Amino acid sequence: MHKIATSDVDWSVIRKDFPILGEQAHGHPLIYFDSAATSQKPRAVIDVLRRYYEHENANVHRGLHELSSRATEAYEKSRQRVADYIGAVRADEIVFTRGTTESINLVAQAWGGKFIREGDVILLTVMEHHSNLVPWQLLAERTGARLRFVGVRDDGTLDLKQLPSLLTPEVKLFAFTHISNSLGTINPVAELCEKAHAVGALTLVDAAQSAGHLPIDVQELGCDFLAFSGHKMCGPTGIGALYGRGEILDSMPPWHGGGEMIVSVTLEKSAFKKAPHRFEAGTPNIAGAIGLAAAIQYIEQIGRPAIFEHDSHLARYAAERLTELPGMRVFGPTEERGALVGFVMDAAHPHDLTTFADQYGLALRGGHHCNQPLMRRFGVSGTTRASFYFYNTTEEIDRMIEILDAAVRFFS
Ligand code: C6P
Repeated sequence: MHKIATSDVDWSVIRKDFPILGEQAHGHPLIYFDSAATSQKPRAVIDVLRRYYEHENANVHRGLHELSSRATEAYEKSRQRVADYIGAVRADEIVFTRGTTESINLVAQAWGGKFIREGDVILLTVMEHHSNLVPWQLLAERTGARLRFVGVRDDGTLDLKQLPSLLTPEVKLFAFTHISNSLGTINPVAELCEKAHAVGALTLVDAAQSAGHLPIDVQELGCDFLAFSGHKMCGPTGIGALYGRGEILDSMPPWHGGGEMIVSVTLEKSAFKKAPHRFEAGTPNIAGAIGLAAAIQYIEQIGRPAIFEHDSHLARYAAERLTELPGMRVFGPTEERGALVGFVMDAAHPHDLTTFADQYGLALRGGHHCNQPLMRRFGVSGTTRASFYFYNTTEEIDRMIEILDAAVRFFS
C-alpha cells in the first residue's frame, strides 16, 4: 500500500482499524470515497459503544444509583474532551446536539429569536450547505431580518473584496463554512472572524467538514459559535456539538423545553438551568457523546496535522489525475483544498456516473450535496464528488480513474 512520504504515520496499519473497509460491494473490494457524507468508524469507537451498553448504560443526571453515576461521569467527561479538542475555555461552552444541523438551528432559534430584529442582517456565503442557510431563512421570515451573501469566485474561493460593502453595522452575525463540502475550499476563518468583530457582528463557523480533518482552536480562530457533527469524524451518527462562547450561551434562552433543562417548574412557569444543560432537554444521546469522545481520542492519537497533510495530499492527487480524463471539469481551488474533489464529466450526468462507479465497488456521491445555490452559481445541477479520509490511499484514487475512464467509454 502507498505510504505518503511526508508523514511518519503508517497509514496502512491505521486502515486496518476500520472493519468495514474489508467489505465487498457488487463483488468488488469497497472503495469508500464518501467520507464527507459520513466517515467510517474505527474498532476503538465501536468497542467503546459496546462497553458502554454492557457496563455503564443508565440515564444521566437523575439516577442516584451506581450505573447512573457511571453514565453521568462518562457523559460529562466526554463534554470536557470535546472542549479540549477545539480549545474551548470551559466544558460548559459545549452543548451536545444531534449534529451540525441541529447546532445551527439552536443558534438561529435561541440566539436569533432573542437578539435579531427587523432590519438586522445575517451575512452568509454562497457556498453554504443548506444547514447553514435554511435556518437563517426561517429566522429572517419570522423576524424581518435580511440575508446577505459573500460571493464565490470561479476558482471556488470567497470573493473577499466584497466584504467591506457587505460587512456593515447592521450585520449581527456572519455565519460561514470552514471547508466547503462541494468545492473543498478552506476559508480563512480567523480573518473573517476579525473582520466581523470589527463591525460588532458575532460569528458562527460550520466546521462539519473540518472538525475531523485539521486542528481547530476556537480561541485562535476567534469565533463565537462553532458547529460540528460526530459522524463525519469517526464518531457515531446522531451526536454533534455546538461550541458557544460562555457569556453568549449564558445570555441565550432555551429552545427545547422538557426534562433535565429546568431548576424548578410550577404549573405556570419554569426556571432553567445554566448553559449547556439549559439546551439539552430530555434524555441526551449518552452513548453518542461517549462514542464521540472515543473518536476524538482516536483522532488525537494519529494527530490532526498528519491527518490534514495526508487527506489534502489525496485530494490534490485526485484533482490532478482527474484532469487526465476527457471532458472533465474539476471544481474548487487548485492550491490548498480540503479532503474532497467535485467534478462533472461531459460523458454522463453525475447520478449516472455515480451509479456506474458503484457497480465497481466505488462509493462516490452524485448530486447537489445540499448546495443548490452554489451549484446554480457554477451553472450545474450537481456534481460527482469523491471525498477522502486518512484510511484512503492513492491506489484507490488510481482505481477510481480507471473506473471513470471506463465510464467515458461506456457512456459514449
Ligand atoms: N454534508 C455531505 O455529503 P449534518 O447532516 O447535520 O451532520 O451535517 C450537515 C452539514 C453542514 N455543513 C456542511 C458543510 C456539511 O457538509 C454538512 C453535511 C453532507 O456533504 C451531507 S449533505
